[in-house]
Formats: sequence, C-alpha cells, structure tokens
Amino acid sequence: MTKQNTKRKTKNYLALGACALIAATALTGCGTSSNAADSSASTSATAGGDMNMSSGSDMSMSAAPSTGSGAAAHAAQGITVSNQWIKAERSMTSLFGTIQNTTDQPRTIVKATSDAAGMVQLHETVSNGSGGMTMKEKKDGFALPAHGSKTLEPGGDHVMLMDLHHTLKAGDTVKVTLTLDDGSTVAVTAPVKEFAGAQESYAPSSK
Ligand SMILES: [Cu+2]
Repeated sequence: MTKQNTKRKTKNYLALGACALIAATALTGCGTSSNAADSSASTSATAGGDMNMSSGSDMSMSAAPSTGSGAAAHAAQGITVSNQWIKAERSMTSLFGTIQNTTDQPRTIVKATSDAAGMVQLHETVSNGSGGMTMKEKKDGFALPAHGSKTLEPGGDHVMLMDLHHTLKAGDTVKVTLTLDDGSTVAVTAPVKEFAGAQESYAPSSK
C-alpha cells in the first residue's frame, strides 16, 4: 500500500495500539518520513531552544483522567523538565526533552495527557529485527532514577501525541501533563518546532 494510504489509516491503527506496525511499514509514526538522514540535526535542535522551564509554572492541564491513584492530582516536587519541544506535525507528533528527578525517590512517569491530542502514549523505539527501528508503547513507563534524569529524544523514548486536534505549527505551544507513579503531575509547556531531523530516526537505517 502506498505511503499516503497508510498514513490516512494511521489514526485507526494507532487507536488500536498498533503504532509499531505503522512505524515499521510506513514510517509515519512520528511524522512523515524523509529521506534525508542528517542525524546531527537531532542534537542541535534539542539544544536549540533553551527554555528553562515549565514545571509548576503552568498548571492548566486539561483533562487528566486519573490513573486510579489520585483523584486530586498535585504537582510533583523535584521533577523538572528542560529543553522540551514538539515537532511541528499534522496528525501526530512527539514530545522530547529532559526530565530531571532531583529527589531521593525513584519515580516513574506512568502516563501523559495533552489537550492538543486525543491520545497520548509513552513510546520507546526498538529494533524491528530487520535493521530498522520501530516504536511501541512502553507499558512500564519512563523510569526516573533518584537524582537522575531521563532524556526523551528522536530515535529514543518519547511522548507520542496522536489524534492531534489541529495542526501543530512552529511557534505554537503545547501543554503536556506527565503523571508520576505517585499520582502527582508535572505540567510541561513545550514549543513546537519545525524539525525534519526527527523523522529518520524512526526509519530503517539508510546511511
Ligand atoms: Cu511514537
């Protein structure tokens, strides 16, 4: 099937949790595919927007259906997110950045929500067994070691935003709420950036 056909169906597949299938077949997973394999782009772009930021300052998280543990979500203490950004995209995209845990307590990000997306999942990128990379939901969540950090980057773990309510363009700002295993939340406000380089990371190696 053609790439376009596949892309049109992506939403449905994703809704069924078959993101990995899509990524493997159409590479549309985290954006439209591109042939340019300029991997250096990823680091420079990540370092690009140095906004020091967000945790706590912006609490307008929308719907955060509780995971069961917390009816009244409270802001997490000691968990910060920096260099966060989201790739400009039409139907689905990813949040990248660095999450710092400055506490003595290991934590795990168990869920993410965003008012910009109908569905948000925690994804990891793994080998598809035939030389390429594919991504899938990370059911165990993202571990945040005590006094450690977790990096979300193209080609690696990321927060996947699907069923975008509208096209995300460079200059937009997207709010994402991360929920920790203790029920507390971290509000992230991420700028949207044009970034072609995030895409090949999901494509089979073409170098
Ligand atoms: Cu993904």
